[in-house]
Amino acid sequence: MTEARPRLRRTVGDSLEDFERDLISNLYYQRGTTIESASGPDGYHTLAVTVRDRLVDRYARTAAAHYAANPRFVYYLSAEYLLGRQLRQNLLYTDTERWVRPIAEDLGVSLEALEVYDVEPGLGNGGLGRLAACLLDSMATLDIPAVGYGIRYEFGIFKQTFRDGQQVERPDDWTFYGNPWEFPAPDDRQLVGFYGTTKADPKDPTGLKKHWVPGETVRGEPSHMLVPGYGTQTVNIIRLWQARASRESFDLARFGVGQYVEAVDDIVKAENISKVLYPDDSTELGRELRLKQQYFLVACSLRDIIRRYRLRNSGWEGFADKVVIQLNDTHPVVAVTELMRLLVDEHGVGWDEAWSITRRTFNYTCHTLLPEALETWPVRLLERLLPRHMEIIYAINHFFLEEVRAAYPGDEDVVRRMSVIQEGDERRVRMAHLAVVGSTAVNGVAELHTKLLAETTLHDFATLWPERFHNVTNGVTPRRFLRMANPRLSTLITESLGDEGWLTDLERLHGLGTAADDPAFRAAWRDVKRQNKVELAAAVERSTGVLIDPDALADVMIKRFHEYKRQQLKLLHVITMVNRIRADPQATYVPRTVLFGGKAAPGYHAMKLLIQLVNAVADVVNTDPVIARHLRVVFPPDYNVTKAQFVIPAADLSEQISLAGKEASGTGNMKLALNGALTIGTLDGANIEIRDRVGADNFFLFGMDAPAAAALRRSGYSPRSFYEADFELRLAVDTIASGAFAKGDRSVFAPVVDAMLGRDEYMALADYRAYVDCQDTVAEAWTDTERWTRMSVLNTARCGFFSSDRTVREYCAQIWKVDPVRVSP
Ligand code: CR6
Repeated sequence: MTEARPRLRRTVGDSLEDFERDLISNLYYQRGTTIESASGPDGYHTLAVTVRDRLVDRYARTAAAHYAANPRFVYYLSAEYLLGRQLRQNLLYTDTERWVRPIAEDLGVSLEALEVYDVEPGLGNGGLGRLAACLLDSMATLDIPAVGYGIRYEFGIFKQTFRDGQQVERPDDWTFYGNPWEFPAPDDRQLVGFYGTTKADPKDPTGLKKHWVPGETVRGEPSHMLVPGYGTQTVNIIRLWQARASRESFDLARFGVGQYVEAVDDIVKAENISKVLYPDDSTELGRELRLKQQYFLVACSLRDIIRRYRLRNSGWEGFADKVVIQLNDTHPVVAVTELMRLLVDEHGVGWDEAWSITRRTFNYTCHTLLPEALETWPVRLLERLLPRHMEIIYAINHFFLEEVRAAYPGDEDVVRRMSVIQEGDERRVRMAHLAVVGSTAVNGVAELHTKLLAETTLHDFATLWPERFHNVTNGVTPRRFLRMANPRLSTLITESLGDEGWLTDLERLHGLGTAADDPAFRAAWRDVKRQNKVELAAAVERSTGVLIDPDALADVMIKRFHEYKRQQLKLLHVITMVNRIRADPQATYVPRTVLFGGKAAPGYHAMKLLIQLVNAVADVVNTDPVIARHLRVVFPPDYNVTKAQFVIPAADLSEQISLAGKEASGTGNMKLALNGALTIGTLDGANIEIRDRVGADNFFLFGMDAPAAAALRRSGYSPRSFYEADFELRLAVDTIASGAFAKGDRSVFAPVVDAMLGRDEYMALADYRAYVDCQDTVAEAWTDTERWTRMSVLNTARCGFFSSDRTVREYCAQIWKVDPVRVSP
């Protein structure tokens, strides 16, 4: 008998010496270079890999614990993720920053210098993608067995630059220098079909089982990134799929006869599927490639989920007990039909059983109220691209409408409204309807949003199936958006509360409530804010050339450019301030810096013009010596997660001024309030819940609420009447119209004026007076420094509810019904 050899498993040491040894070894053997000749990227990559190794260890143990426990898993399907930079996060989560600092110092480099190579993966547009990243962070932190699935776009969200004040989009080649955080897993690749034909199964009497022969196949190759939990051993993964041509695609015959371009035709076509993120936020986009992306994500992920299920389980009866799939908005909703197809056509499960499994597996989160954001796909496109799925949709709809007819005999109107198929000149598939029909739970992302969904957008469904509807108010991870973004404030909080427990139990911030009354604490709080503003000022000067005063009120509006979010209203306020200063230069004004950040979708011309106007106003303001004494306007380009982490800790005032009833939730509002910014906002989305918690005295409320806005619209809204009735408003609009921001050229911004006076779709003019008056209250409040600081502290103290840990706990309890699995050290 041979003696058992100890199993080889490399474990990383946990001392400074171990870390340093690994670092040097990785530089030498992994990167193939020496300390003497290492470049900046060499240093960054080596550090990243050395930190990553500490997580690999935990990941291996997590996988083993999950295998042993065979738990119910959450699979989060999302077309978008905005993960943010990884280095700082992973230093924090492995507690290795304390070693890296002295080692780096020894070597004569700074962490900050290496961090510039830490490129954030911009695989999302805005709030929805960042929410997905926050939820993954919290799931890992709460030891929830989970996998995130997404697309590894070769080009993420475009880089925004300004030329003559206009937005110019540049490609985001985020993997150019390689991505040290991901692991390719080619063994888990999947084949995905498109187009082709379907054939009946002669042995199937029901006619519901078919055979699909795709006309084109593409390979999906996965890689994964590690998603560590904070203060725990769990490391989950996010698996991202990249499209590759299947092996047969290279046309050797054509290549042989010199048709080089044609020879790679199919390769190009296939690889285009994951080429680029659609840079569109909240609008439906009817493009074949986008639908292909969606199906590609779904087909790869479902097969991977089934592969994982079968590692420990067999049969289908137990599938929904082990698998819960969360659909992040409508983008992955074709999964409902794909799971039906896999079960019925490929695994021979009967239709009814397959439907019961499918419905128990899926849940759907809706993130909008805007009708233009609810995806619909032309039936003809689906018939061509996914012929079998279209048949399955018809069958699902057939059985569903039988149920509707049984519930409402004789009411064909309700049948037409609820049908998954929208009739008309061009018949379309309503993806949100398909999602609700195919799910156990449907949720909105803030209380008002859920209420309005049930009353309007999904009213018929909420009436038929009230038990399916839930609210789960969004949240944000306090690790990234407080601890990492705002280390100074975090230190102060920890000193005040005694320990760092608040990082995983954010309601403990309530303990700061009493400190708000302590003048010494308030002074320390102000000092932190000021230091953050000094740092921001330096960064803003570097990126825009404009000097800002760290003692001025930092008034920030950071979010995607969208009419409903009403950057135009903020601009009217800025112009009003300009006009007041011009009219009375000697008066005293509260000094302000207005900071804008955000991108507009490349095809969204109205918002691109508004960006140009913001930059033009900024130019006029910052170069006029009289105005610039009181006011500065800055717009650092390319707002992203990294920049958010710089701006948020320095903000005094958070602009959340969407037309009530339009912003589903917002999450920037939470991040800003958590960092002690006061909100000026409407009763919209999660603003309402923020105000409820921080207290009406600590929140600047203005404007119409959702019923008032709806009533005004019904009564025939006329922006012109508001324009005519308000002198300052008229002056502000006329200032734009006069060409004052276009060197006298009246035509440049005429469309902005026309939009305001013509339709003013989001009723900015109706809220203008309330908004400007409220801003005067803000300025007044700012002059009482002690009171302002107290309000600021109370905002932080009372925002513990908005931790994404709480959000995930609610998903677990109400929707997912999953239990944590602890991973032992
Ligand atoms: N644009 C909502 O508009 C919400 C996020 C996350 C949005 C926003 O209010 O906070 O989702 N919706 O739930 C969509 O993207 C469809 C967003 O980010």
